[in-house]
Amino acid sequence: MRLSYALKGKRVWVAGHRGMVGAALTRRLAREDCEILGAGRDELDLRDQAAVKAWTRDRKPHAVFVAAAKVGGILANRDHPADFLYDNLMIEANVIHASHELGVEKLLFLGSSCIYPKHAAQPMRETDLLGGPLEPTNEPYAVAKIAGVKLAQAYRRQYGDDFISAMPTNLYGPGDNFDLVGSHVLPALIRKAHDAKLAQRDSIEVWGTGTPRREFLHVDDLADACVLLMQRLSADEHVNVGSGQELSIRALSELIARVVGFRGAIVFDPAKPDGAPRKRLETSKLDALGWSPAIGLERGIAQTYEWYCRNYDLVRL
Ligand code: GFB
Repeated sequence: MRLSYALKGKRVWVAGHRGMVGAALTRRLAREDCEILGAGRDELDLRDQAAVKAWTRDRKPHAVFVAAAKVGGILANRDHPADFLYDNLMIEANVIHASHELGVEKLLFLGSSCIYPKHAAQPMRETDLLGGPLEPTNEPYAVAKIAGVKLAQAYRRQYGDDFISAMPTNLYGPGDNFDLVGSHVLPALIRKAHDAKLAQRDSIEVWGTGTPRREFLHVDDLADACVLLMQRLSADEHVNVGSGQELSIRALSELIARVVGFRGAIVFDPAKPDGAPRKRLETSKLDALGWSPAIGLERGIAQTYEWYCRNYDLVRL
């Protein structure tokens, strides 16, 4: 395999290393013979420009993964638009700018598939960015992520920095947020089905109509793709990271119920928002690098459910 950037022997900063994505990157990078740097929220507030500058100058990373972000599901996004916009703008601006000032050799910024227009043709290509209005429930988050992509691109164009971006589809896996209000659909449904099974309830409630479709990628597959992009991609345009594993929310609910062993009814609440009708990613750019995901959805859900059961006390806080 031809590497354009070798991680061996490098100091690699995973910004957001305690989050679901950052932790997966840390696990994956452990195989790369590099030194992994991370700072917890208590040590470094990434929204603080001076603190980020000082920390980067002190630690001198050669490479940076920008995996830190304020994230959440459809209701968290709808109800906290200021936090999703401000926190994400500050985090990405501070980390990208400090990396530029320090002369970081390579940086990968992580976005999200919600950057694409609500009614983009499916599957969505990288060139669909800014082709139409965004999905209103996550517009502030999407605007911040679009700014991050453009910021990485601008430093590349103006200064020649080797900064690239990856756009993952909906993610799940160990370390996810299982909060019933703030989380994404997959962990929320694992928890709802598990709790209902234990309490012998006869139904669970699923938000919306069940008709929206979502594509899901296991976070360990994302981490693997990100390391490959870091090593092999040097390009102006961002790259989609999808799985091709797309299903309706109704089908997802049924699959989760089966994996968890919940046999009651699935009841939809159409008063809750559906969000984007579909957001499947077109991945020919990534396919051309010879990458494909290794973890099928059913196996990934079973593994995440196992993780949830093992960490039950921790995730139910
Ligand atoms: O995962 P989710 O919150 O995010 O919701 P989005 C996906 C779909 O699942 C929506 C439905 O149609 C929800 O209405 N759903 C059903 C549920 N039951 C539940 C539940 O109990 N909890 C949740 N959360 N959803 C987010 C964006 O959009 O996707 C973020 O808001 C980010 O900004 C993320 O981009 C990847 O896929 O709709």
